[in-house]
Amino acid sequence: MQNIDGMIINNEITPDRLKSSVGEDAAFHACVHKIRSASGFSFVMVRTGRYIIQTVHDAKMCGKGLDKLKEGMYIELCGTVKEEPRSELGVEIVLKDFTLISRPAAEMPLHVSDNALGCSLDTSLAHRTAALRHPKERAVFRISEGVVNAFRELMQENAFTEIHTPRITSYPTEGIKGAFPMKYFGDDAFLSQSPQLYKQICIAFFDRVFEVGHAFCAEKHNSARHLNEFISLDLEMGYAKSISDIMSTQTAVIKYIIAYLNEHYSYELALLSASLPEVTSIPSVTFYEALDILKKPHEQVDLDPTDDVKISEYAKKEYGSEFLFITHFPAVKRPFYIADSTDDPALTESFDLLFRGMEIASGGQRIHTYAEQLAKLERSGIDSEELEWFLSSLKYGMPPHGGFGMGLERFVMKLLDLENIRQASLFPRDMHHLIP
Ligand code: AMO
Repeated sequence: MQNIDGMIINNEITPDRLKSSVGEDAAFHACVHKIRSASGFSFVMVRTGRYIIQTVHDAKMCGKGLDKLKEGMYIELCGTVKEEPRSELGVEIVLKDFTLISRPAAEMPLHVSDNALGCSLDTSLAHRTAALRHPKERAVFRISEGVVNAFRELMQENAFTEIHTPRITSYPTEGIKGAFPMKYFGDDAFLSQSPQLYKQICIAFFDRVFEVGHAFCAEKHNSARHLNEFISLDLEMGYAKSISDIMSTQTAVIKYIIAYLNEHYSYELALLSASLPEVTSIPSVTFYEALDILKKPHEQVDLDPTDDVKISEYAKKEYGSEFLFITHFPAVKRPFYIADSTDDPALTESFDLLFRGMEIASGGQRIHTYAEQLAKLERSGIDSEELEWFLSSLKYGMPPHGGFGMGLERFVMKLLDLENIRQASLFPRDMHHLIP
């Protein structure tokens, strides 16, 4: 019999921890990232879960010869921490000993220890298990982690309840065209395109909810900004009086995330030479104002990706902002759950948020009364029987509410000025990638 005591071993080596241990010995696990020989000694750069740490191997100080160390080996090392202003972290470790834990069985297919990976995106995706070892490649996903941490922290501080809604659903909420069909014990089902109707239902009993979850899109886009599986940061808030309340929350989310990344992820931001935008407020124009700025006819019912780029350039020049809200899109292009505008029922209480030329979020005020939703479904030619489970929530009563969904990969892609959304997806799913 054995009792398991529930202790987590955490020997994470951080720059602060090393700096406060100058003159002392440190022992930890790491991967040999790069070996560079100098005269009479060698630099052995080792990779921990987050950092690259400079160690120095000198035959006079270390019990084992350098010939026992190879790039890609996982080791346990021990050495004395020394101040070294020329190293990236301001400290280095003078190796005393190391023990081999695991050795690679094959040559690395990519140059993961070079300053940049230096291969095409296709090659990097084909060798994903190697590519992600590159410090800059993996740093992107630390930033994604930071975005999610910040979003979650802000939500929890503001009385939003975290929910987890089904990925297997009976209804293609955002339209049949973009839904992955599947069989569920003989019934027709779809992979969730968004938690939309579920997050709305939850407003009746939680007031405010948020979710960080996977969303699926079956459209055969094959573009630099679409994935077939992405992460959606969603929120829904009860008692929202208008889209201004929701856009204000969206602005607060953006500001909080940027401040959070600057505070907690400076190591990755520096590694990626990322310059985060400064945001105090976000300007907003209506859809028709946007068309006027773009000199496009009012018959147009949506903005295309080129319009998004041009109107973003305008916002940068005229308002000094890298973000721009576009509001009041025509009803023909917006989903059935979005409220029509009272001034002009051909328009909706909806918005998109553009960042550096791309839509990164979309949201709006919802229809919250049963009668109004039934009428809109009928106008849209949608069979209300299939949505009875959602409509029942409106029937039993709901406060006014609204919310938005923001694509994690698109936001990170733009934050870091990446060229392709796949660079911001750990294991991207697109028309050509189902593995790894
Ligand atoms: P929408 O469909 O506009 O809205 O999606 C919201 C945000 O999700 C991201 N996104 C994508 N990212 C990568 N690849 C895709 N194929 C993809 N599709 C969407 C984008 C987009 O702005 N239910 C509403 C949201 C709401 O009103 O709350 C919805 O799903 O960043």
